[in-house]
Amino acid sequence: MTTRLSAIASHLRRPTLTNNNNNIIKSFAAANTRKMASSSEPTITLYTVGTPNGVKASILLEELGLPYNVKALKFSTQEQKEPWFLEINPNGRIPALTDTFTDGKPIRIFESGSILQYLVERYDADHKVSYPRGSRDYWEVNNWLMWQMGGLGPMQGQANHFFRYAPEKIEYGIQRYQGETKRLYSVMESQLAKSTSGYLVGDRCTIADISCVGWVNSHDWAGVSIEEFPKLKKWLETMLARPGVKRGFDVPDKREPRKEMTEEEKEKIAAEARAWILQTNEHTSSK
Ligand SMILES: N[C@@H](CCC(=O)N[C@@H](CS)C(=O)NCC(=O)O)C(=O)O
Repeated sequence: MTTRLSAIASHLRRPTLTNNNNNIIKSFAAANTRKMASSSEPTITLYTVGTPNGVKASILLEELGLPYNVKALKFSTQEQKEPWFLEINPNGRIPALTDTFTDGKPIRIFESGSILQYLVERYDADHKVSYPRGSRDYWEVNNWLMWQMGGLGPMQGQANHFFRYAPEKIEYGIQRYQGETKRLYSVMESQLAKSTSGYLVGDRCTIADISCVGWVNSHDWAGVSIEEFPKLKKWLETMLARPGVKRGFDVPDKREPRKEMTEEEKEKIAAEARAWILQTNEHTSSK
């Protein structure tokens, strides 16, 4: 681990950390919280792409108003599988984060759920988007976070895969994962029906909500409608209206305003992703 950490440290010192344009970019939070950013340089670097898992981390960083650097990775060139990045996330996926730990040495955090837990434990002392450790609400947030990490994310991810990216249309796979996604939305709907705040747990937006918003927001990419879930629709509107959520969705690149796309336009986007996804499959099966 020492070797790994020193590799991360030397990577962090490299002057040419890059985004799509081969530059590290300062976050929106850093730009917007000039006082924080000017009083201390960010110690956090987020390695990301604007996907439902990637935006979990940027949304939380924005909600907490933390300064951070952003390194945008390029899936098209498999940058997420390069040795330097595998030192930060051995799983070769985004998001990942590095920080200076309390002992003054670099720390790496990978898996979006782990990133959310790390950031609130270290930086949310006021419990803006969390609850005190060990309280009932803390454990309820943990339940929903694990539910998202083990259920909603993987199931909707597979729905995307079979519905959009698979080189052949396999009806069973499409039905199975779209059905699971819908079932999971109905679980969220029931929970939200019991909520008086409109959020999943207690009286505030927490990392449980933050972990789900990118996924629910891209329901139509998975071919699943949320029309039959009124509470979920309202929750999504509430989440998308939060300034921190809006800014988080614009990392690493500002998003185009949503417009209706034709099936041809959707297929063009899917085809670009299909190319690198199939490359990833080949890379994995050749190991
Ligand atoms: N369980 C992981 C999943 C991460 C994940 O699948 N990330 C996708 C983007 S949403 C990725 O990096 N894909 C690139 C690849 O598969 O090589 C997490 O929550 O962090």
